[in-house]
Amino acid sequence: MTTLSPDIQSALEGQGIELPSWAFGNSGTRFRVFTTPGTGFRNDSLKFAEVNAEYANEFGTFSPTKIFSPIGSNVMDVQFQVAGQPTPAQVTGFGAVFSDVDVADATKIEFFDASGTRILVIAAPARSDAGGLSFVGVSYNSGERIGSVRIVSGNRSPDTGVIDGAGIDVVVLDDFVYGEPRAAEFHSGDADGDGVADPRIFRPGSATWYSLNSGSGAVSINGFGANGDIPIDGDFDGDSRADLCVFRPSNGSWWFLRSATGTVFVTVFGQNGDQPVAADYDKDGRTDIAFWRPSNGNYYILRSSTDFTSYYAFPFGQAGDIPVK
Ligand SMILES: [Ca+2]
Ligand SMILES: [Ca+2]
Ligand SMILES: [Ca+2]
Ligand SMILES: [Ca+2]
Repeated sequence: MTTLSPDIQSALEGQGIELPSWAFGNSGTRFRVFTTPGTGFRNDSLKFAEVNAEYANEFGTFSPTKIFSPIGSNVMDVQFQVAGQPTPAQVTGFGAVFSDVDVADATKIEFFDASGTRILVIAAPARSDAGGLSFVGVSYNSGERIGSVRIVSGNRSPDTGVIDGAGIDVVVLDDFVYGEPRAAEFHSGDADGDGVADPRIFRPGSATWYSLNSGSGAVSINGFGANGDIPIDGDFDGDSRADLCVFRPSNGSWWFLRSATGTVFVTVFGQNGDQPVAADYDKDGRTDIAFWRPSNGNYYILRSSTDFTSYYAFPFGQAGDIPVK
């Protein structure tokens, strides 16, 4: 996630505005897509004084090179993409720093899920001193994800005839913070959630997984499973990252480590000799537990959409065939 500049951080702290710890994560720059019903955006280095000389006195207490605002509208929408790629993404947290919030409840951030349903609205507190900043942000920690946000800045956008005051509230944005965008959908073999498959190895002798993550280029190493297990690709918990998963032929058990929570799921489904064919057959965005049985040419699918509590089966293929997986 992005990092607030030190001057903004100290300005906020000087006003007693408490910021969440996630607002100061690493400095990885992630690509955002901005849209506005207005005419465009202005990233201003002169405190918007060329738009209206009056503004030079309004937004004067912090790093002026970072001031940002939609023009022709006080509304902007933010959608997320995987860094450097056009892959649609989601985040678990997002926040913004506003400058010169005078009117309570006018400035706000609306949060939407992936389907476009509004899940939360937070209004920015009015500034507490003359050059005050206000911060609004949310960070989810139970798997919820933010598909987009709408930022409403004050009740008027900066313009030549617009004077801040007497109920007219011009507000500009100083900075954003957000969690690392992850692909909105699972892509096969993608362990780090950037939408690109990662080379992965399962070493049976030590039951160790090695993943060469496409996002960072780093290798992650994890122990999961046992010698004799078959490693399985899939996103069983639906967070767009591959989970560590094995099928254990000796007792027909399936084990996966949910990448979202680090908790283990285990169930028995199948028997020795069955061929695992895990994929998303019920199209709920999560991988289903599934196998093909060579002895009778049947597919057996344990639906993720029922939290792996119901299955169906159907014949397809015959003895001697090789299921594609
Ligand atoms: Ca204002
Ligand atoms: Ca990847
Ligand atoms: Ca996952
Ligand atoms: Ca599924």
